[in-house]
Amino acid sequence: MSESGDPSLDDVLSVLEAWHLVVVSNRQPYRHTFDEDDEIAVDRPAGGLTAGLDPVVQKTDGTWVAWGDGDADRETTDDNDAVRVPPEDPAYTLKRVWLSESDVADYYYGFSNRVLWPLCHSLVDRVTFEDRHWERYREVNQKFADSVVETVASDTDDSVDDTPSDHDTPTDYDTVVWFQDYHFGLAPQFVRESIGDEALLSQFWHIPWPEREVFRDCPHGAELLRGLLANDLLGFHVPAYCANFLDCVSTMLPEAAVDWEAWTVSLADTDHRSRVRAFPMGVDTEGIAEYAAAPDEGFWEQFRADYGILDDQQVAVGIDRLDYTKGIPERLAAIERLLEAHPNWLGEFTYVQKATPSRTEIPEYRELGRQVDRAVERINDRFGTDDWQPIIEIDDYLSEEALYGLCRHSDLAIVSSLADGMNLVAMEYVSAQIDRNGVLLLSERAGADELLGDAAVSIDPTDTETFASRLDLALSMPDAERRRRMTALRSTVETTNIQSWMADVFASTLTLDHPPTETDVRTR
Ligand code: GDG
Repeated sequence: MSESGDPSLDDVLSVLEAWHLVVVSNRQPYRHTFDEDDEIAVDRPAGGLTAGLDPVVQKTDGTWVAWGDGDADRETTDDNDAVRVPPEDPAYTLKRVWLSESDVADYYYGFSNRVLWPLCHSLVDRVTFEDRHWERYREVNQKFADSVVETVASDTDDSVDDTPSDHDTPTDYDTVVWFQDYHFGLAPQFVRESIGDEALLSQFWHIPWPEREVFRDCPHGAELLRGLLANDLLGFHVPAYCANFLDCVSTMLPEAAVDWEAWTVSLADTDHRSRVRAFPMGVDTEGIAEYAAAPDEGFWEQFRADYGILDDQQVAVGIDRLDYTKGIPERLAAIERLLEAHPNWLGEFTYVQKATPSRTEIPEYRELGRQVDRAVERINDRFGTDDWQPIIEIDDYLSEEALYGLCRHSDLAIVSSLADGMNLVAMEYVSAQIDRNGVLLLSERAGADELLGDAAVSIDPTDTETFASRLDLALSMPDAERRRRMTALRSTVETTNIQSWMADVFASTLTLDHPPTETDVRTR
């Protein structure tokens, strides 16, 4: 048990070892590619959920089902599309699902990222629906479901031939399937239709669930709700998303009965019951602190010199995938307003925007990149001098050491999402702040606000005037106040980290009648 009395990841792993864990995600943990010499190379998980889950699947000798998107992936898999990983010390099976270019265009860039992504972030003007995208989303969900079913079937055969499972659980299940995210709105139902109660199904939805006034416009929304309700457990980051989901179910599915006390849904004519729960995700706080401490003494001086950041200037940082939900133009507008309204900051402050290009196949994302470039250029032209540029844009992918070194040394971090399931960057910044002298400006619209909002400086990303004055407040904040707030933030991220998050999800998945927590009920 952990100090709080909640099960630790080790406690949960010792129970999970008796199960066959099947993780399903769009992105794979190991990707094989051909390098320049035509030799096969392997990309490994770097940070986030994949890196956090990899040791768990290794420990349980589980199976990970994912899209095989590497050009050498087929070379390395067997007749069952499987390869044992990690390559140097195989501990689990990676089972690859093959997608054609048009599968990816329609299921991934189409329905997932042009309908579900904007809709769940309540940015309805950005939704672009096409029938063929939906059809392909169904087909690809069926492909993933087939792959899971094959895995469960082979597992059942194995457990008949080998040792029967002897775990002490309230069910007869042997397999637990954990689906990740909005790419799999239908797969749980397809799996359930094939294997009935042979496996426990669980899913984590990493993005927000919108209010019913937004979701009711979702094409095929009722089918998605039914697809997700095939899970025994459906997890979201914060209670508000759970409540929105239950509200959609109760108003859009006549056959569903929502129990608002227990946060469960029962469907007429079945004895299946789904639980809906909030599990705020965290990051690998310890690992990030180690990366932040790793660079040599001269790292920060070198970084400043490389980007022309003057000595004694305060540095603010923003780290985002280049995505319209992250509020980057709104942030730049607030910085412009700051420099206009508080000219004392001219030459005294530099903003570093680390923007990683993302989903560039989608026109809106390319347009966002151009819009950000234009705004940076305009602001630099307007306020920059011969030896100072107010904004520096970095679009290269940074190593963990460089990224968390940057977080450690930056005086503030700005997270200004218009909507965000959680936002891990906010937690990563806090984890890297080992000297505890930075300030976090955090959008009140990010899920992370629920955990970090009290000790961060809160902002509404669309209220440019107040956003600019909060920037001024943060830059002027006395050291003692910075330290007090950062100490409180660090205590939160240390308690709610990636390991405790996985422990909570697995403990809840395996304990069928786990009630909603007091926090869940209070926040409703
Ligand atoms: C979705 C939800 C939810 C970025 N540039 C570099 C780099 N990154 C890493 C960050 C961070 C990750 O990318 C971005 O994570 P976020 O949580 O901010 O956002 P999404 O990608 O939109 O994630 C979100 C999350 O799922 C988990 O549930 O929190 O709300 O939208 O980890 O550090 N990492 C490195 N170099 C870079 O240049 N190494």
